[in-house]
Amino acid sequence: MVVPSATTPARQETVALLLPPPSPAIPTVDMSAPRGRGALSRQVARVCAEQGFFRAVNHGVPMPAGPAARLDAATSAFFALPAHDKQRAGPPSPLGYGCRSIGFNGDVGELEYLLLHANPAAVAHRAASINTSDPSRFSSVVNEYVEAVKQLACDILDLLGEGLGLKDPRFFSKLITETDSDSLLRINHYPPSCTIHKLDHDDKCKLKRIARTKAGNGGNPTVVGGRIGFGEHSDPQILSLLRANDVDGLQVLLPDVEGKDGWVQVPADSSAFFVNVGDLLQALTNGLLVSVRHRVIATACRPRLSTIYFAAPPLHARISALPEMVTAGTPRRYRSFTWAEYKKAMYSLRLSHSRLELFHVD
Ligand code: GA4
Repeated sequence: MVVPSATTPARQETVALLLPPPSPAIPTVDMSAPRGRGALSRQVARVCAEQGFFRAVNHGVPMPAGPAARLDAATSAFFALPAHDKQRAGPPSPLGYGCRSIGFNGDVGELEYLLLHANPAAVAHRAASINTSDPSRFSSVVNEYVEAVKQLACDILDLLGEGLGLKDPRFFSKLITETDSDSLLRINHYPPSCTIHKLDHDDKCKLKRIARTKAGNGGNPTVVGGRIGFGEHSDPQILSLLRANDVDGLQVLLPDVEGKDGWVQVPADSSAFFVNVGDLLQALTNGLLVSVRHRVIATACRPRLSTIYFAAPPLHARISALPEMVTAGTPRRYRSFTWAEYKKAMYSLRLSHSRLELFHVD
């Protein structure tokens, strides 16, 4: 087998076969509300019910300058440190620096990451082991970013509350702004993946079959050559806001035009936020909004850097479907639980587990 250079036609062909086609199906929401707030809130509610995922543009978080750029500079500097320096911030138990291993049950991915609590006191505590040269600067860069992204998460949740016609439209955003909210910040660094071999005829046929196959069976491209950066899962929290550099990798499982689910490649857009509904929002809306399954497949020859804010309620928050979401035709789907109970379940399971099913009313 010959290892082709990054730009040879053989490699480009390989990558094209590994990836599902980019799709116009990724909904885009212009947060500047060009058609007014009412139309925007209805659009946000509709995409969260139909896809559970959208690209937010004109979102008001300044880029390329501002908190996002400062955080990217600080985290890139951290990931450039020698391994033993980074390991001082680990192991992730569950927070801290991690490399390849995800969670406690044997999941692995081609990445390294920092997982931080989003609350300022916890950031300051962790920063002491993250960046010895200037921990207080590191904390203030993280806190400033969290404040900006939390504001955006609240705006989106308020739009959702309005679009769904909730009695208290601010119900969702209040959960994540409580002082003891359990929100997290994750920074993922995926190394370049340039070791894909030149394919022989049999490999090509195999890859074509895999690319045609839908999720749930042979849709996992690691079978031949591709690498799982972060395996298939849904996010457990309320809402996640992801921002990444211009390197592709994210894929989401969306219903296609025929109503079947299929993996869709999300084209990178470093100026946007990618927003996804988490399990708790699905439970609070009695299944009206859908917690989207997603994954990262590493195929690029440049490192991918992504930052995800997971907006969560306090540990003691009780999660049960809002009364206006339960009707005669739509009975209660999930039993009531606290976020602490849900977290306990999630840490006992593998990444790909559909953990909300455990709380399903039979
Ligand atoms: C998936 C979403 C977030 O990245 C995360 C992950 C968490 C972890 O890395 O510790 C989990 C995973 C995530 C769900 C199942 C458990 C817990 C790894 C894992 C196998 C930080 C989160 O909140 O849940």
